Amino acid sequence: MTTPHTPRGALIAIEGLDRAGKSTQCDLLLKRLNSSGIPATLQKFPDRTTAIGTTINSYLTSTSHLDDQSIHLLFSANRWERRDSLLSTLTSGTTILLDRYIYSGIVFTAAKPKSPVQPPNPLSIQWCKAPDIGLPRPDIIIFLNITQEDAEKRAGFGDERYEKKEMQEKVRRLFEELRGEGSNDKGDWWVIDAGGTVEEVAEEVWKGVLEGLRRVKEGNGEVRSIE
Ligand code: FDM
Ligand code: MG
Repeated sequence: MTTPHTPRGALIAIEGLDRAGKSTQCDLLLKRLNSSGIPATLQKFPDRTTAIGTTINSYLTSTSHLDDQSIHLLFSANRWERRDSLLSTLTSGTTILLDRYIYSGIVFTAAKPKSPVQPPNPLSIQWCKAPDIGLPRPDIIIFLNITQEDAEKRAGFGDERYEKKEMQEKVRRLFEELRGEGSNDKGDWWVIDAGGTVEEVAEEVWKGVLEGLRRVKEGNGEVRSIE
């Protein structure tokens, strides 16, 4: 007789530019999943609650300086320190919503101005992705797409380090590049128009979630790795 086993949870990443509504949508989604009887939890990155997260927080709020490579590796380490708990949560049957993940990690570093003292193009997409290889790979990446105009209509930026217009424009282009032709995870992306009302966007997000859950059901039960 075979022992019945709990099907694993889905790993669902929510990505997008600042002000696309990621955190609002994650909160709504968490409630909707739980009230639909689907156990789910939220993991935000950067996770500012850990020792590494505290260092990241002081960097983002500009109370400390770090070179671009070091802070990049700390963002990645902040995901690695959560790896075991992500995997055990999934195995226990709980779905995880990631509010940002490696994709923000790649594009925000790659969007930085190149330093004249560094070797040529050290912060390419390839360089930026390397430390995240081997982390759990999302079953679906829901990308909240918002136009520059819509982004500008929403409430103003805060004063954290990356909340600048030029940076956001580069981030937008790099996200496009990341999900574009030739990427090895093209099929993982689920792009939605995040320019509508909170309720309209939530409906589109929900469709992406159902697709993510479907992929898990049809898969072999294993969590894939970033490659
Ligand atoms: N960010 C986020 C990075 O630069 N690298 C990363 O790996 C991650 C996860 O941190 F500007 C950037 C993106 C954003 C900043 O994010 C803080 P929140 O979502 O505002 O906390
Ligand atoms: Mg922010």
